[in-house]
Amino acid sequence: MAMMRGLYRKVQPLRTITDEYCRRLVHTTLKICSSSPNGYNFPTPGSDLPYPAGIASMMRLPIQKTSEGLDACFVGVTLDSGTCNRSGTRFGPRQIRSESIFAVRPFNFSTGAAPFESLRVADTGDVNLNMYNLPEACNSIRDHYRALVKDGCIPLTMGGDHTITYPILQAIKEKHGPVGLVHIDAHDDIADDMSGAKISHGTPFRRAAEEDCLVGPKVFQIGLRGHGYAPDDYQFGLDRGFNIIRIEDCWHRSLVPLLAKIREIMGSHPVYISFDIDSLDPSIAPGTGTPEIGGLTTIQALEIIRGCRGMNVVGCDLVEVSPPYDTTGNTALTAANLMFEMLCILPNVKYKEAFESTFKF
Ligand SMILES: [Mn+2]
Repeated sequence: MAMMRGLYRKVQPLRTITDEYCRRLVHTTLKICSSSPNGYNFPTPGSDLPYPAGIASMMRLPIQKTSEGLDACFVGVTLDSGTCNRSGTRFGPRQIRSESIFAVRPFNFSTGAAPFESLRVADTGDVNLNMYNLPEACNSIRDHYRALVKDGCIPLTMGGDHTITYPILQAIKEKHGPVGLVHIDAHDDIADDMSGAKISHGTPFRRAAEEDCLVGPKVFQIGLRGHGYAPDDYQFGLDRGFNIIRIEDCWHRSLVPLLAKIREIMGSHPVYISFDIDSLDPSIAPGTGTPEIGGLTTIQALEIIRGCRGMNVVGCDLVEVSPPYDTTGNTALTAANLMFEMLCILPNVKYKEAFESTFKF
């Protein structure tokens, strides 16, 4: 508790709007759009600017248009035209940014990660795309990511429905070659088509595999469940060596051992992480398009992402947050927290001493 109090020691009561305060507000608002002298960017603390104030950039980080000079960047893809059921993920990036303002402090108490002292990170805004034309939107996404990753910047993407991972993986492949994949999802997303459409949120990993964006035996699909169309729904992946971890094999278990095995198999190979929020149980994350009961807990989600530390992660996404179905904001809040955890496990993030219980039992 003493440490927790320390966190808030700088927070002062809100003052009335005086001239002095207005000057301070303008100063700190501008600070959101600039970087620190040592080249690193930090989330603007609540002691400098009230949490609900300012531009709602991801994690209250500076905003810049390109990935120039960045080690990692947040980027939004406001697409839901690929969705088969509930839509609304076009609002995902905006809502995740909004919830991230309070979800994120610079230091990860639990793991000791200090990502903002290790990597230069900013919010690079959203991809400009045509929501009325899915293939054209995918081309725009691919081109946008080509530019983002060309100098080695690691994109952390806020979706958007799962369609977007296909064009992102196309750009990732051009930069890094075929990658390993940690895919956390209720669904395998390897359908050949949906109502004849080859591009949709049910097909991204089939298209990506067909174009050799993935190394089959280094693909891990965690949390698959629910009903399907036929017993051989998974066959395409199995034929390419995909590793499938059904939700039933995750129930009541820590996933730390699973991730240790995955790390071993990934080695130093480039890895992409794709986290569909519907992998979580709908009681935790109801704000999504195709919820399935019996899902992962947030504890298991943390074990999975933290277990990716040490992998050569070259990109991450968190998709399928649908704010119209997220009446409490908790789905987007969970997404923002998980994106912070993704940032914390990227290569070259420094780790300090983690917070530990002082009373053991
Ligand atoms: Mn999915």
